Amino acid sequence: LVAAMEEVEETYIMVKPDGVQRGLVGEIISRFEKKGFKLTGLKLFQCPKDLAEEHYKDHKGKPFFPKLIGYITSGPVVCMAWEGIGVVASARKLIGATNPLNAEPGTLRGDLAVQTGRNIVHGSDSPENGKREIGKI
Ligand code: FUP
Repeated sequence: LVAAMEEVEETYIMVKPDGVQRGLVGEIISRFEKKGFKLTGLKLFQCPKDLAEEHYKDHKGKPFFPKLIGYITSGPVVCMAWEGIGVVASARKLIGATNPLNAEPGTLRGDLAVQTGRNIVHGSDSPENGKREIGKI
């Protein structure tokens, strides 16, 4: 387990449309930079509907799915690849809980967001998904 945590990994971080519109891109990048991770890719991107549906395929059929797709395609997102030791799990900690009201202060969602449906940033939940998500952009 310790050995696994010390592996250099890559994760996909995406500033969602509300994060871009609210001018939070710089602050979000800054948190990952200050932590010590390395930015290896960055792109401003208007996500098409089919890619949004693919990205969130695990939630297909859930009542919030149409809203989620509407939200993520509502404006440009900032797609990033970040590299570092244990970056996948660490980035999820820096981002905080899915529902920003449950996210700890000090996390991005804990400090900067209120609603689950406007939670400003995405981070991959596994190294495999990190690779897969980076590969789509
Ligand atoms: P996370 O990994 O923290 O981004 O959370 P999930 O993969 O569980 O959810 C992905 C996105 O679906 C969330 F960012 C917001 C949306 N969602 C809802 O809108 N309502 C829910 O009840 C759960 C998730």
